[in-house]
Parts: sequence; structure tokens; C-alpha cells
Amino acid sequence: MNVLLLSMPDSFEHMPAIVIRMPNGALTSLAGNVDSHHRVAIADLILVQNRVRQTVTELMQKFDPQVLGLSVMTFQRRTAGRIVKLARSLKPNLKVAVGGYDPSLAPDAYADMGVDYIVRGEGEITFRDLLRALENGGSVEQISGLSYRSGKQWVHNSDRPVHGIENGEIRLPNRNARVLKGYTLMGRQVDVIETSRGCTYDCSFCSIIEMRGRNFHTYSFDRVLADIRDARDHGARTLFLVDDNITLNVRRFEALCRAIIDGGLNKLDYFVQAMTSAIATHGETLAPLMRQAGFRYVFLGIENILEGDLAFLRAAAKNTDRANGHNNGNATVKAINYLHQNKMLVVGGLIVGNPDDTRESIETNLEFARQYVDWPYIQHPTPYPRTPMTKDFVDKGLIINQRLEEYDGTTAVVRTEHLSAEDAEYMRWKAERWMKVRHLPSVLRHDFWYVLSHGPQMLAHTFRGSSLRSVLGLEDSRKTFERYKAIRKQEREYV
Ligand code: B12
Ligand code: SF4
Repeated sequence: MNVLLLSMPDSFEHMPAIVIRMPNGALTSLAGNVDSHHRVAIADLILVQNRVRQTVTELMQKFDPQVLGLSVMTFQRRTAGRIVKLARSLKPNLKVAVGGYDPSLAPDAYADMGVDYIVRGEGEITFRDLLRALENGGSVEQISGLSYRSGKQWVHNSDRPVHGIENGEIRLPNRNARVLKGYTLMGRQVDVIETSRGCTYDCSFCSIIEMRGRNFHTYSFDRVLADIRDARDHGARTLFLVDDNITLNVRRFEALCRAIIDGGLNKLDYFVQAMTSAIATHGETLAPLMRQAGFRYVFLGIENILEGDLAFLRAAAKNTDRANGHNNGNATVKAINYLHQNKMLVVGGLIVGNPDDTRESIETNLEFARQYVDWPYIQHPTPYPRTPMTKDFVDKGLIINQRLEEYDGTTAVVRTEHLSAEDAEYMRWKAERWMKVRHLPSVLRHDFWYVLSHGPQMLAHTFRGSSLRSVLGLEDSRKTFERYKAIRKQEREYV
């Protein structure tokens, strides 16, 4: 069968296409795990943000798919609906399947979207079985993890247990299936790899627990190294490890660093997400190994530096320094120091605008970011389907925006008890632009030619909405903020 798999074009403020266009790891993993006689084409629409309609139309004509698969996050739901409509208008008898976090956690939202199947949770085996059933005219009733339309009703089959990926059940991704080009991070070709799945923590804003429960499964190092080599052989020079929480098993992470070094794969640049507690507690041995293995940027889930906010976010445990078996308080600064001492850069993940936040508490976090992190990744709490945080915000009546396409993390869609959503977003936006500028010299040192040729565009993106009057200080920055918001609104109309 011909199968076309698409990821959505929607990106958010911290992921401007000029700087970063990353492939979706789910789709290549699906492509690597369907039966090999299928002809699969993958298109990450982030690569063609300005010509989505045209590209989808061309791909539909070129590949003439019997099955279309879409990977969707919540803020991309509206775009997904539009793409389904477009594809159906081109081929009415097309079978459409959706998967990913949003369809898995809010399947009802897809009931009237014109889709035929919803793949809930991990998709490799469910999708493979679905294609088998479609090809042979078989029944889908026994395929766990699948929801399907039966007449006017939707039937939700039982959940599929999470995969024990240790045993080789999930084959390597198929990167040959990609049909668009241009994956880059600061001008270097980028790819994603996975070494593990799952997390045992339960941060209130995270979708992972509802998606798959609290568990942690790991791929064998042989498989991970084969995946890295495959990404490299396809041209990647920078790799993003998409593991939910690779630092859950620090000894394994250290061994993985050694395996990367021993395998001669440490000339690549690696990006990874990490917990501050793990880095602070084990940094002395872990950080030098990470550096030697080629880790360059570490995304730290700091979340917030105030105890009250950490409690609300249920993120205190993962930010506690436990060196020598004692609770030594907040781990963040110690973790950052270890990373800096080992010449790695810190992407600081913070969440501001929580229910009890005041102007002062937000400013305290922004000041921390100014002082300690290399690249700010500051977001607003966003009530994604079925997270504990969503329930909290609903109970407190603080959700002020129901337009899901704006649930991108940098648009404040909730207010605090003391501050409007607009004010919280304005504070973050205003501060963050200058933090990003301060990071330019580090980037310049590493990617000189790229920054030289693209610097003006990067700055223009960071300061979208500015005018000559605002640059000269003749205009209130609120006006610039309003123009920035208007640009974002327009940008979201991808289809
Ligand atoms: C890596 C990652 C990123 C990377 C993306 C790299 C990339 N291009 O893939 C980066 C850092 C760029 C990123 C950014 C964002 N992310 Co993110 N990200 C993740 C993370 C950590 C892992 C996702 C992953 O690749 N997993 C590995 C793959 C193999 O698994 P998977 O995606 O789940 O796919 C499986 C199934 O879902 C299913 N499936 C998926 N798609 C499809 C499609 C079909 C047709 C089928 C059949 C099945 C299927 O099968 C797959 C294989 O089993 C998750 C989860 C987490 N713990 O935080 C968040 C997560 C997906 N991100 C999220 C969000 C919100 C964002 C941002 C909007 C803001 C942010 N928090 O940073 C931005 C937006 C990005 C953009 N486009 O601008 C949310 C989504 C919540 C939701 N309900 O939509 C998550 C769940 C985190 C959270 N807050 O809980 N993210
Ligand atoms: S530690 Fe990370 S992956 Fe785990 S629940 Fe918290 S935010 Fe999600």
C-alpha cells in the first residue's frame, strides 16, 4: 500500500524555522516498523511552512496514498483538521489515521474531523497491524490501541500495553522514507534519535503519564549506536535525543556516553533533556563524560525556582540535590555549574504564570534566567488534555483562552490569581528577547558562518513587531508586543 505520513507545520516562538527544523521521530519509527513491502513517504511540514497546501496537494498526487497518517500535538489540532479536509477533497476514499499526544489524550476531539482511525499511545505495532488489516480486508476489532469508526459510532479498542523496547520488538527508524529536505539546527543538519522511553516522575504539566503510565524502558546500546550511525550516514551532524527522561538511570547514561566515545561517534553534536537533580547529584562523573561524548546543549527542566511554584508543578523532587544521600535543597545552580565547568550550554526550561504567581515571583524567575541560563526556554503553564495541571486550572477557573492553536507554550492561555494572562506573557516576552541576544556570541563561536549570514534574520525574528520608533525608544513596548501577537496570529494560518 502507499502510505503518506505527515507531521504538522505549526511551530512556536522558541523554534523559529530559520534556526531549527527538526524531523518528527515518531514518523520514521512508524515507517521502520510497517511491513517492508509498503511504500511509505514521510513529509515533515515544518520544512514547508509557507507552502503547506501546495506541498500536501503535490504529495497526494505524486504518491497517491491509500492511507494518510498525521502526527499531532494539541496546538496543531486545527491545522490537522484542515489538512484532513484538503486531503479528502483530493481523494475522498482515502483512509486517514491520526496519532501522537493529542489524538491519544483527546480522541473525542477527532470524532468529527473526517478521520477513520485513531492510534492511541505508542504506534509502531498498532499501525503495522492496521495496515495489515486494511490490506487484507481483515477486521480491526482485535487491534489494541486503536479507535475506529463503525457506522456513526466510534469504537475504542482496549489500550495497548507499553512496549518493552529492550527486546528488539521495535525496529530501527526508516529515514529513507523522508521526501522533503532541509532539517537544520543553526545551519547543521539535524536528526533525532531515541535511547529510552518513559518517565517515572509525575510533573503536573506533562502529558507523559497519561500517555503511557509511569515506567522507563531502554533500547540496547547496539541499537542506539546503529541509530546514531544511520542518522550520521544520512547527513546529520547534530543529534537531538528525544528521550522523555534519559537521566532516570544515570549509570546507564554514563555508560552510553562511553559507548558513544568508544564507537567514535563523539564528533557529532548532541542535545539532550535532563533533570537538574541527576546532574547536580552525579555531575562530577557524568558531566565530563557527557562533554567528551559530544553533548553541547542540555535542556534542563528547571520549571521554576520558587518552592511554591515547584509544588504546584509537582516538580520539586526532580529538582532536589541528593548528593551523599542527603537532601541538599534545590539542585539547579549546582547542575548548571557542573555543565558550565564542562563547557556545555544550558537551555533553561522555566514555567511562569502559575496560579499563585505575582509580578515579583515571575520577575524572580526571569532574573534567574538572565543570570544563569545560556538560552531561555521559558513557557507558560498550558492545560493540555488530561494533565493534572489542566484539572487544577479548570477547578480554579483560571483558563481564559480556549483557542487550542494558541496552546503553544509561549502564549499565556491561563491567568494567575494576581495577574492577567496578557501581563504574564508580556513580562516573559519582553525579558526573553534580550536573553536570546546575549547568547549570540556563543553561537557565533561555534557556527560562525551561519550566524554571519543569518544573524540579521535571526534578530529580526527575535524582535518581530519592532519598528524604528520602538527601537529608538519613542514607543511603548506594549505596542511592539501587540504587533508581535498579531504576527503570531497570522502565522498560525498554515493551511
Ligand atoms: C522531543 C520532544 C520535543 C522536541 C521535538 C523534536 C521533534 N521534531 O520530534 C522539541 C524540543 C523540539 C519539542 C518542542 C515542543 N514540544 Co515537545 N516533546 C518532545 C518529547 C520529549 C518527546 C517526543 C518524542 O519524539 N518521542 C519519541 C516518539 C517516537 O514518540 P511519540 O512522539 O510519542 O510518537 C509515538 C506515538 O505518539 C505514536 N504516534 C505519534 N505520531 C503518530 C502518527 C501516526 C499516524 C500514528 C499512527 C502514531 C503516531 O506513535 C509513535 C511511536 O510509538 C515529548 C514528551 C515528553 N515527555 O515531554 C514532548 C511533547 C510531545 N512536546 C510537547 C509540546 C507542547 C511541545 C511544544 C509545543 C512546546 C514545548 N513544550 O516545548 C514545542 C513545539 C514544537 C514545535 N513544532 O514548534 C507536548 C505535547 C502535549 C500535547 N498534548 O500536545 C509533549 C507531550 C510534552 C508535554 N508538555 O507534555 N518537543
Ligand atoms: S521529569 Fe520530565 S518527562 Fe518526567 S514527568 Fe516530569 S516533565 Fe515529564
